[in-house]
Amino acid sequence: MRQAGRYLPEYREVRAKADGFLDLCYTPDRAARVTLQPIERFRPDAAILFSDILVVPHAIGQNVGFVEGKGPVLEPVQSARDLAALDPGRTLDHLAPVFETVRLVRAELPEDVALIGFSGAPWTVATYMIEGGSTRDFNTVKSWAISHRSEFSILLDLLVESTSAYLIAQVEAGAQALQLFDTWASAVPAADFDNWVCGPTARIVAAVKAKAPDTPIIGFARGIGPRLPDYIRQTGIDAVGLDSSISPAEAARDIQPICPVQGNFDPAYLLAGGLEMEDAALEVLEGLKGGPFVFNLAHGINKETPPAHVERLAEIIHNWRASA
Ligand code: 1CP
Repeated sequence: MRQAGRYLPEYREVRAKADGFLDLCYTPDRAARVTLQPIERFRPDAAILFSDILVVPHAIGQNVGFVEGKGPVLEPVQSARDLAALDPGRTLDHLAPVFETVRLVRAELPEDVALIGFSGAPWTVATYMIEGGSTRDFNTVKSWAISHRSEFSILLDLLVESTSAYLIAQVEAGAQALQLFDTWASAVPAADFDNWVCGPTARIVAAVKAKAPDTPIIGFARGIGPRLPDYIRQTGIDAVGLDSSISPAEAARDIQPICPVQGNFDPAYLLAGGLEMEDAALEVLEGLKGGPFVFNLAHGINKETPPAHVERLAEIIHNWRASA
């Protein structure tokens, strides 16, 4: 999940010098610096590359901007003609600065700290491409996908192609694990889940595995609860990211026998801090310790989070591991 970001004063300082958020993503020395900042402060076992899931639509030719106080704004894809203007062949050239960031980060990270690369999964990226930004109800993307089935499947295919190339190039540049974010998977109707979520993700996993068979891939399909075992089996991911709607006991019973889990500490506890945070962190650690797991947040860190809370959480985890 997000490690860098606006909760850190040193991030805000670098961010203020960049000409907007995308410029920060495409400026390797700055992007590398903000990737490394939380590592220096908190000493986690892995770093996540600083970039965004929306660099992929930008790379294939869509207009993408990040507006202060509003979030992402994209010129929405509405027709077959808009689709025809997108070209996954541009991915690697456009995203060359991200690969340079990966090389810079890998060169500076301590050897025992892994670097995780990432991308959005096709469904989640498509929601932004068709809605033109963030949405609460997903009405536009869902009704478009249903009434333009063949166009929507072309869009998913373009994203599979571009995302596969992007992730393989991250591994070639030095990423040691990959995470696919399907943050909005819970908005998909059950009848379309295989076609919009599992299928495209499975094809990306297969393409990456063909080139980089030893690189673990973590799938994060947020909010899909009972569909998780099916998602894991159909996609071929190596580990699964869990949101906080699943209890550690449920994860231990239903998910860890199938694959390693990552999660699932609710960032609201991190924001709140104090003894509530400490107890909840121990509950995750104790609940998942019977099987393979990576302690992580259940989704992105809130920008008001005091860095001292993150420091305390890291200390709790490090102490727990030392005494385990
Ligand atoms: O101005 C800023 O500094 C913007 C805040 C920010 C940051 C720090 C955005 C805008 N993106 C990021 C970086 C980012 N995004 C990372 C890098 C790792 C790190 O920070 O340590 C990662 C992994 C992401 C992934 C991402 N971007 C997701 C999936 C993960 C999740 O949180 O569920 C999504 C949905 C996005 C889209 C996005 N990026 C940014 C915004 C404001 C949004 C829209 C979110 C929404 O629709 O609610």
